[in-house]
Amino acid sequence: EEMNEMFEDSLSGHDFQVFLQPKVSPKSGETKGAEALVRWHHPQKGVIYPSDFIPLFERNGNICRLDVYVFEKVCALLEKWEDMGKKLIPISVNLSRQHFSQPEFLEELSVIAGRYGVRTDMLEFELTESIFLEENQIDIVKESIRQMHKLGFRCSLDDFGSGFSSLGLLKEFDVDALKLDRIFFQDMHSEKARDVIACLMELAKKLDVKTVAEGIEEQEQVEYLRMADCDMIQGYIYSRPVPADVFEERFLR
Ligand code: G
Ligand code: G
Ligand code: MN
Ligand code: NA
Repeated sequence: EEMNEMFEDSLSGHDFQVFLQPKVSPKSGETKGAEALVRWHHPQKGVIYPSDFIPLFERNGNICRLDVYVFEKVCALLEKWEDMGKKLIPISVNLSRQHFSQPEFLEELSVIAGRYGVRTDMLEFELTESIFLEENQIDIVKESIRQMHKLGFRCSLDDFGSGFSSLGLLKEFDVDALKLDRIFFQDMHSEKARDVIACLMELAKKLDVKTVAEGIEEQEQVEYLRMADCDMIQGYIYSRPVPADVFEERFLR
């Protein structure tokens, strides 16, 4: 409750900050995209991480306002990069499942993008598997993905493989990218683990879906993913999530 009370002041006081983590091609080493991850710099409590406040904010709708706030910050960044003459890369934001009970939220987001003059294909939504915990969400999410594409946004399936219905979801949803959960890459010495990864990469290719390997920390994993033709790697091996100005300096061309 205390955290929820602090929310208003923190939002207007800009205590929430957007960090970015690069998605890097293991083939070329180029940064092909980034994920926006929110950090809460509380004046008294210091940095608070999402796992400590997102579950709370999911219960009262604050999460939706926070997601919109992050989305707007991302639009402002893309506008700034364009003005600086930088090569634009798509940035993804995480969307809470709470949004899907308000069907007009995508219109609202496209209006915000328009205000910053940002092309919607530079914006991607990450939907986590747990969005589908409720049976009757499937049709709602399907329709939302259709609308995302109609508005020009991209969309990806986050934490793929961490849940229980992953493969079933693939035939239901028309996503642009699969973000493969780090559990797939934790034991890459095992032949079995490698076979699973190789098959997932082939499956994604067949479905014409880009692949992002998450939680990669070791060079050996990078080598294997390059061979397996994975499109992008996101992990500490390249960078932790960093403040936007640090990201610009290190990863923007
Ligand atoms: O970087 P990290 O430990 O902070 O992220 C933890 C989790 O919090 C991730 O699973 C991510 O999906 C979630 N998260 C981070 N930023 C946001 C955000 O802006 N909105 C939502 N809904 N989730 C976020
Ligand atoms: O939305 P999602 O759950 O995918 O958010 C990604 C989470 O993974 C964030 O909490 C981010 O900080 C974390 N993360 C990113 N790269 C790595 C990594 O290489 N190792 C580990 N352990 N965590 C990572
Ligand atoms: Mn994510
Ligand atoms: Na993830």
